[in-house]
Amino acid sequence: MATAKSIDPAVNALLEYAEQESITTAFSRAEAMKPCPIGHIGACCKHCHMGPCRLVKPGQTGICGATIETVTSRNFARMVAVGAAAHSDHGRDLVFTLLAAAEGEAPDYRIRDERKLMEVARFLGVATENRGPRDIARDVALKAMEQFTSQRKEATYLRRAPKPRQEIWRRLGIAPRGIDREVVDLLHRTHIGDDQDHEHILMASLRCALADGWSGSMLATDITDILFGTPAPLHSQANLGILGKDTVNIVVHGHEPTLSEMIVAASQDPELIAYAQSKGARGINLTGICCTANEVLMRQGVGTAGNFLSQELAILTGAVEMMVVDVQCIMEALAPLSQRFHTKLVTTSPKVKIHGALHVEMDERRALAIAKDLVRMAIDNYPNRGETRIPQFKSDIVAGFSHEYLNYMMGGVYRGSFRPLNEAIVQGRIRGVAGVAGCNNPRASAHDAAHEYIVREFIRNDVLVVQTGCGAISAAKYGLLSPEEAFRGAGAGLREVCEALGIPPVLHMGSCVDNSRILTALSQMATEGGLGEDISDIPGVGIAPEWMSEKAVSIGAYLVASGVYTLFGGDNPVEASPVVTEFLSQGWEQRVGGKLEFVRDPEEIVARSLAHIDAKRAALGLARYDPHRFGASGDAVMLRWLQAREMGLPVSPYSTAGLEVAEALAQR
Ligand code: MSK
Repeated sequence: MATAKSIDPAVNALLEYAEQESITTAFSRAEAMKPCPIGHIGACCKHCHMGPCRLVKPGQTGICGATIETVTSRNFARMVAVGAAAHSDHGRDLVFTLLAAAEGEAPDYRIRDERKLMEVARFLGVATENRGPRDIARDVALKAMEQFTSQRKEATYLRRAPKPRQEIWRRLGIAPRGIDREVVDLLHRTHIGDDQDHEHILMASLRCALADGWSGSMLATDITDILFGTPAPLHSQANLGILGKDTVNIVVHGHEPTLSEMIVAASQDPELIAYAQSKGARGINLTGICCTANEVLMRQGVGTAGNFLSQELAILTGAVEMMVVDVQCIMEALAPLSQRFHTKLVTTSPKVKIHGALHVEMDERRALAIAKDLVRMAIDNYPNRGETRIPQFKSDIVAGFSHEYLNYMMGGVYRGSFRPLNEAIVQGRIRGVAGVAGCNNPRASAHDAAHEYIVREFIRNDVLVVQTGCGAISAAKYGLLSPEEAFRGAGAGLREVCEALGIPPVLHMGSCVDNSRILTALSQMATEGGLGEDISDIPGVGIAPEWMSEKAVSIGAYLVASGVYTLFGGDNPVEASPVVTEFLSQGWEQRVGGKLEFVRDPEEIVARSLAHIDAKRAALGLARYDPHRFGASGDAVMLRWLQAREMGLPVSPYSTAGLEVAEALAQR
């Protein structure tokens, strides 16, 4: 039954409706079609037309003689290459926008964060003295383009990594050069008759993945911040309940902030709001899905309607006038589905058209005008709305923790650093750190269940969690990005630190490409002192509980290459080869200090993660983690606060850390 398919009641309610109406969704399609058992474990080679060759018997090879090790590692490598290409090409488009803005060809865009522009300019070796921001931005864009095309020169962004890490990459020959070169190189070597040594293929995969994490994604994040602002925490809401029953609802979906930022501006235009009201709506309500949602959430406070598996469900509410999509993670099923309702599905990227959707191509020279046209079109569609079914579930959230903000938060403008965090880990108040990211997968036991369980277990065990992508949206929906709710479940030591710093124990750090922010934060932690010298010394893990995309595989590989123990939930895409499975784990660990494991059971993921964190603590000579050592004073305040809240008193854990609550309780 639909009720078991998700832990999100909003999702379940709409799945029940879909079932009643015989409307298919990714959930029902996944149930109706089991994955190909040969391809699912990496045993199918379709890289030439003698096949596909299915290697299902022990010792069997492809027609060309390719072994199961070669076939599985080639398949894995191709996933990395596509994932790296997708992230990095997103970065390239942002560079084009920055260049167009600098050259006056994109009048609706401007430099919103000059400080970051200066920082990135200095990093890329662009002169800044006596020059205006547009001049500098132009050169920054040109330098950023070189990161794609460089044939021999090492990627500049590698210098953001700790020095010992850079040395490992150079020694192993996996320090990436230009992004385009690494993607092409990896694709080339997976052609029939090329690289036929699984270790060689998999080490090249790490180099390509590094070109993603430490170059393409990193520059995408930097350029986005320059153009649209570096995120700082803000309040918003999450889940399908944010759709308005009497507003024109527009959902932006995909990954790119370029047009969606303009739609934010258009949706706030008084003329368009008046136009919406003239059609009988109360106003215009903009929301997001997937990582476009994350982009506009953390800079503009736009509410997020859901993660990857909620995209069809938003349309099923009957309350979405328009869904505007750009690139990546957009289901083709949206087109026929939108035709059953009144929703207009609009593709906007020159790279993505969907048969059956309206295509309005993004052109940065007239971006705001295009955005206004789209909003007007959505308003015109409002009178066509029929019956609606908006599940009344939503959560308050705090999102937008850039690494710059974390720095600032832990020391102010002049003394910003990661020292307080490092010290909290050294003392054992914080046991370790975990990056929990990645997609949803309808093959998971229940949508969001692994995400939620793992995050709750981490914070209960005093592990500070940072999140991006659909994982962050999952946490948002279950209240984990709200300081109040998360404090209920956090361990005492972690809670004390979060109270002192005024942060939730789960930090929203952005979209998929913003995993680069996690790399930068890890690098700063490693160089701050107290936690070794390299990322691999830090008591930390990376988790993708419900991964499904090729981008997730690239992220996993660059985390490993950066020295992080990385665990993916769900099934192992190279399961057909125990040799390759072992190489991704022990083989990579021996070489780069990080390893990749696929573990189906979320409890096992948590157990392995905590064991790893404790082992890293021991290797650093840190105090053994003791959950009872800290938090007595904080607990007393927190317990009073919880009690007051249950009594219905309007109190916050920050403002009432003592007297107010005690007094209120005494009066009762
Ligand atoms: S959108 S890649 S489903 S995280 Fe970034 Fe979500 Fe995964 Fe797409």
